[in-house]
Amino acid sequence: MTQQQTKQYKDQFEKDGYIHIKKLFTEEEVNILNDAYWEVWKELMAKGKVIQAPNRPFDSLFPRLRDYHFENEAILDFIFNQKAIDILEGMIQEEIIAIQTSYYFKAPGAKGLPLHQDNYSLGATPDTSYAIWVSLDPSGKDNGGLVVVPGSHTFAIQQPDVVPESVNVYGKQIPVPSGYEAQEIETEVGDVVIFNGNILHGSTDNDSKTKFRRAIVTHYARESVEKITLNYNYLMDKNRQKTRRRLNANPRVVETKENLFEFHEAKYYDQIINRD
Ligand SMILES: O=C(O)CCC(=O)C(=O)O
Repeated sequence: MTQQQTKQYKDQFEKDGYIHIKKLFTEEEVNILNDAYWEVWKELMAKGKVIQAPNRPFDSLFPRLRDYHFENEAILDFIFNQKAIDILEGMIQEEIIAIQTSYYFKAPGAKGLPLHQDNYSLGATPDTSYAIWVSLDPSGKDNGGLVVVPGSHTFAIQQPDVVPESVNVYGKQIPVPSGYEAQEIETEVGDVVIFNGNILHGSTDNDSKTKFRRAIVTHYARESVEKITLNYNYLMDKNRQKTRRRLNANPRVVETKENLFEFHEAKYYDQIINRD
């Protein structure tokens, strides 16, 4: 990557809080990753660990798969692929560590995530977290594409509003701030969206009849991060060594209710899959 390109990315990232890089990963790299997760899913199914929800008989068969990178070389190769990491590190001028991975099948019928800020639950401090989201299927408004609010990364971490479940199945959301606009992002296979942990973002419902919307998102922090709220057991450095940071017991926003984006609580994406 040239210095000029790094500067372009950095300027845009600082202005908007995210950048969209088209076709950074090849179809072959994406296929290898999808095959790896397909094997993980088949094994979970074979062991009876994926539970069908009676009110969501189809999409509940495809829960978000969390933190399978630890056990899988193909996933590790993908999340530490220098093509994407170089861009992130160039923009923040520091090496990163990985906090967590989430693989979404987002089957037809799956609900989107309401606007949220990742560092609300991750609590990476000082500074914030960073996400590298990779499109593993074409995605857009109709099948659960990503939504961002450009410029909202400059806001502090906010407490989401509690809303009736008729408004939003999660019962919580952060409204689009006045003067800002939510923007739907259309992606192709291999596209990458890198975003700041304070930016308001989410995704649309998958209203298509047949289209899955697979994506992998890895959350990272600066190597110099001191504390993290969640999943500190799974932190990993670029040498693929487990690493530790102090537990952030006092994130900026102190939760009074269940945290909707926390692993065991997120009703619509996650199931509690007991690991062997
Ligand atoms: O891919 C999605 O549907 C949303 C991902 C997201 O917002 C997240 O993992 O923080």
